[in-house]
Amino acid sequence: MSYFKDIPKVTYEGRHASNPYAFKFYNPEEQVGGQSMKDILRFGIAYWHTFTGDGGDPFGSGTAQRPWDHLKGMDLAKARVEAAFEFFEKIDAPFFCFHDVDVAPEGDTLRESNKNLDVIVNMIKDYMKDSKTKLLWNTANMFTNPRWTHGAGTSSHADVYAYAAGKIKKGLEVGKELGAENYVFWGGREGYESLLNTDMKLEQQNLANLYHMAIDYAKELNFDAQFLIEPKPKEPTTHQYDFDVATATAFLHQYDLQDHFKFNIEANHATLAGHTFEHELRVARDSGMLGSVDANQGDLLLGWDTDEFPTDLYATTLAMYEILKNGGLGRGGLNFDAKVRRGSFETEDLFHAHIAGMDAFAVGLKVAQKMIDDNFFETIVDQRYQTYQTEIGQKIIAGQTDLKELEAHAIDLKDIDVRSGQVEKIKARINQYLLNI
Ligand code: XLS
Ligand code: CA
Ligand code: CA
Repeated sequence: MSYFKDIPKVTYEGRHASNPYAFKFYNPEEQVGGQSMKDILRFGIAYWHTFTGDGGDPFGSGTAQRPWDHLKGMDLAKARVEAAFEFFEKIDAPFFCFHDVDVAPEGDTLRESNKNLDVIVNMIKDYMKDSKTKLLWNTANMFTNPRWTHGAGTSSHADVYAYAAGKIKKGLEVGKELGAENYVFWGGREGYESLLNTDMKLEQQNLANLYHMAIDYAKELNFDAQFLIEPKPKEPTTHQYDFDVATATAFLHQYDLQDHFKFNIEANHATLAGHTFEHELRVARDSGMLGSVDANQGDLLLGWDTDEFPTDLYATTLAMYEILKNGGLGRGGLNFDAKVRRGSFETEDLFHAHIAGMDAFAVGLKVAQKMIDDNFFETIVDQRYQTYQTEIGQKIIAGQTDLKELEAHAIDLKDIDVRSGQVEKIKARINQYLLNI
């Protein structure tokens, strides 16, 4: 049975191709900076948006028309696996990602849910034997079911906490079974609505304890996946504990978790936090904790997490600059945590959306590599900070001076030669790079 029978395998046809089912810029084997595009970009398909999501929103039910719509329960779950592996093959995806409930329906108890999950995981494992597509990461959904109303690892109820621990335990076992490269902890409902009924300190301590238990159990399993925290400032709770990379870094250090985690950075979460995507990538990179990326984009005219496919070349370029300067993403990748718009309800839209996203990151990669080859940003920054090469500047950088010495240096200074930051000139040059690719 084919779910996408009218859609051909997508290949690279070049920038002027008119075939909508062709990559215009993503050329998997093309070498950029000494590595193939496919090895740098490590694209992942988000199971939940592409195979489980139905286009529903808070104002209306789903609009998506999918070839598996007539099925229910485990039959539906199995059909989605078949469709997923056909999709991976046609779009040439090296990786995929999922939450437990994306792939298998929940039962009335954790025992029943695990049983369903085992059936589907076995099926996925079989498919993976004949497929090039690997598991970038899996995770446990601890936000959809009503039991998570007050959080999971930060729940006010100890039984819910135990349930969450059980889900993570199973998630790690599944990750091990399928050879996942990473395991993601997105805070879901780990935060709070109102301080009036919340013991914030207890909740965060409990969450940290849960993470320590996960580290211990992964060791016991001999599961060496990279653990990733995915920050998000709000939605669903008003105050998410993993607000942004800086906040989550402080949390990890406070509870002695910093050596066990890196970050999975989502573009739309960055903008919700009032940051740019590249800001969050930079903060993580600067502390050696840039692990993986949820590649999407938000709508800056709306205030919520719209999870759009990334098409903004400026953003993908600056993101790829951070990733290349990081020396790549290691075991991480670029997971399209993105959904087709509610109005894009036909099955073929799934292909158009991924092609658009993959091409946008391929352009970003090529432009960023060119800028790095030219030392573009490095030259700008070196010049801007050149006074730190002077004797006093070097002392400041090395932390080898004091207020008295600095006062003596400054006390008779008159016309300090502060220069323009020239940000408009820089942007005009970036536009030239983009148009010359
Ligand atoms: C939701 C998050 C979620 C994580 C995985 O906003 O992006 O999908 O990536 O739980
Ligand atoms: Ca995400
Ligand atoms: Ca999101």
